[in-house]
Amino acid sequence: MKRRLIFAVLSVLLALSLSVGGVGASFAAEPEIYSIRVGTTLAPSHPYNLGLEHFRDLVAEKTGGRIKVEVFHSSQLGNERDMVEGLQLGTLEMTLISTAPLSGFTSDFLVFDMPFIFSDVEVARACVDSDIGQNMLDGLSTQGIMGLCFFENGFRSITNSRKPILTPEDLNGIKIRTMENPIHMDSFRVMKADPTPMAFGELFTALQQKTIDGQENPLAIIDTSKFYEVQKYLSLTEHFYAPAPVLMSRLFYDSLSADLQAAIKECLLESRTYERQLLDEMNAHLISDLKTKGMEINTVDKEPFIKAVQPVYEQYTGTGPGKIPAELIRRVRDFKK
Ligand code: EAX
Repeated sequence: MKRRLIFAVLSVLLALSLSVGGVGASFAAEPEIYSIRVGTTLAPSHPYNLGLEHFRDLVAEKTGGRIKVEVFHSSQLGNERDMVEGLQLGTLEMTLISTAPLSGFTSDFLVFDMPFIFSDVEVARACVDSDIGQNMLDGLSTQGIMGLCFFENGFRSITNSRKPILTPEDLNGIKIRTMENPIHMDSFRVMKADPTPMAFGELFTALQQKTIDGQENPLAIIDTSKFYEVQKYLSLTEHFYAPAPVLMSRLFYDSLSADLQAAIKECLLESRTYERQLLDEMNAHLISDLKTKGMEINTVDKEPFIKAVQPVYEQYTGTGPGKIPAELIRRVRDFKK
């Protein structure tokens, strides 16, 4: 009796193991597929999104399809502050933004928001790619964010619907949209403009309805977001250089194996070069393109503008929240390639 019971139990166990595993079945688990949604505020044709699509294709190839990236342009996933909060909550995997809105989360990036702190794009790129920029990206870890590298937004110039801006005095009374950043707002306040912080997704309508007179952004944004349709004047002040940090949710990043993390970093560095090259190619012809599209474009003598914003350096140099250590300002200002 006992022998028959043991035989019956063993038969059931054998049948169960074969039905689960299958005869000669491989027990290797299927590799997990990781989906990354990455959001930006800019038009699909802007290098932000073209650079991310390049990253999408590179990382799919490099990981044999284990990482699947989907790019969401035009604020589909929210404004830049919303998307950073999404990374912290783990409701969004990745975003590409300007440093300016990060002022709501940390003071570490403020030095890059200082007016006229860079005058040469290659020096700016070398500086943000150096230990100076990497330390800032690493510091985001305490905020639940993996700072990966810097793409580029670029040197920002002023557009408006009222008049050419040739001197700081011309800004007197101009209602200008800025990013949500205290340094950007104070830089325009000291020139007697009237700054209004606003999410990028609301900007075109505000310009179209003339609830504001002007805004400031690099040429590639002025073109791809069609601001030339609602802004007559472009004044090439190049008053801020906007780096564009690529940020990932730490919750998501930490869920990846080391080889997938390395693949993401490698493909992003290649895509960074690609994105910057696209901007360089666009900038070579955008002034003539924007003239053809009806904008009245003027250069400016930058010296009076640099002099006019000096009080902002006095206001923000210091230690503690919302301040920038004098040594860091010196390092960035004097950075050599
Ligand atoms: O980061 O808000 C802005 O003007 C930025 O240039 C834009 O969101 C890209």
